[in-house]
Amino acid sequence: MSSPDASLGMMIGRQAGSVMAGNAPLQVSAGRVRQLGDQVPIGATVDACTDRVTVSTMTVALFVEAAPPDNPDMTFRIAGLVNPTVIVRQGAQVNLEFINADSDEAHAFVVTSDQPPFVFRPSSAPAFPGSAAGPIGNPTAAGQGARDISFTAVTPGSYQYLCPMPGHAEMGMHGAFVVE
Ligand SMILES: [Cu+2]
Repeated sequence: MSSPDASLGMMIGRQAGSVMAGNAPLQVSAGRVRQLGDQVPIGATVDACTDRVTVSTMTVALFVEAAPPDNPDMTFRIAGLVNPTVIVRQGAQVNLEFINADSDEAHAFVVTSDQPPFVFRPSSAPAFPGSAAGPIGNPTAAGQGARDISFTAVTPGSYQYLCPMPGHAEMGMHGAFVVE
């Protein structure tokens, strides 16, 4: 991406990553990052053809990684897929670990009612109480930073998960989150 928005978004993310290095409450080793990026949630069906992760259980344990190695830049990895559609049941309790697996860029996470196309600064209000994880800076020797969040998918509908760092969702850092 070479648009002015993309360049500015990358620059802000890099500066934030450096300033907030090691700020997260949890640390994940490189080996664990590889493992969790491909981890299929219990009760989930993963369809790589349609890019869907469907979880049928009422408790959902999900690992979401921002920009791990080998992923395209400015994308999420969930259950081995890039920016998949995640489908959960209405009323499901979602326990989510958000891991910033990038080496040099801050990322954050939110499930929101906003829909694409996304602007440079999406409003990105959480769709459910607790459905957001604050920005995580660069890794340290202790590992990649991570935050645990949990929320209840109370209302059926079509939502989006995205990175609210300026320009990141606009550059493609988002996917559908469906409650049905
Ligand atoms: Cu980001």
